[in-house]
Amino acid sequence: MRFPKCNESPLGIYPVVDRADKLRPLYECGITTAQLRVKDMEGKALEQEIIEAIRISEEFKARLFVNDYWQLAIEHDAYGIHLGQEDIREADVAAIFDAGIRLGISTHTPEEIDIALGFEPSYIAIGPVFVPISKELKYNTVGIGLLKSWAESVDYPVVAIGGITLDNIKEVAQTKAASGIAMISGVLEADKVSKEKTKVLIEVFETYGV
Ligand code: TZP
Ligand code: MG
Repeated sequence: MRFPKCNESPLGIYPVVDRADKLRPLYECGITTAQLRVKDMEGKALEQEIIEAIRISEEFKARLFVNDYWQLAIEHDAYGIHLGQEDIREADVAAIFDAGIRLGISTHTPEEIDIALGFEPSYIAIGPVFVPISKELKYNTVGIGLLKSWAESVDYPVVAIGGITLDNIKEVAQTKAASGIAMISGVLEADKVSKEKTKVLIEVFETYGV
């Protein structure tokens, strides 16, 4: 299996959102890649959220990765699926491949990077670069130095994630190590998308990133 690599164009600022309705304002700012990461829904409501996110993303021709729910992502023909290390062990990776859907995998250590590369994915996410704002810290922070050296050691697009905001994005972009810079809190203000922040983040990426 060799999933199509996400290197037709840089993934860029890559917001990770918990609801489909956060996507429209992001896409209106020029975001081209996003992830729907729902942790508090199930059943029909969850499926509707995924359908809606895919619909809005198609409207803007954006690349939407669905986190966790790979069966629903296949069923509704998402652009991509994003899985963690535990998910990937349980998922039917061959079915994702056969559906022609891209695959991104989370990694936090060199060992996890090796495991992820075994799937020949579309990209690997490396983090947490800094202390995550939205999530309790389960892993050591990677930092800028290791992000750069790990990214340079793989021939795959890398997405940097964890604690990245307007305050430190320039540092991450300047490494030229990341095709994408993912963030949950960085694009938000009181749980709403901040178009002001998003536009500046895109500008910084375009000025200093890959
Ligand atoms: N994986 C590593 S850090 C993280 C995930 C999902 C959370 C990132 O959240 P924030 O708010 O961008 O720090
Ligand atoms: Mg997961």
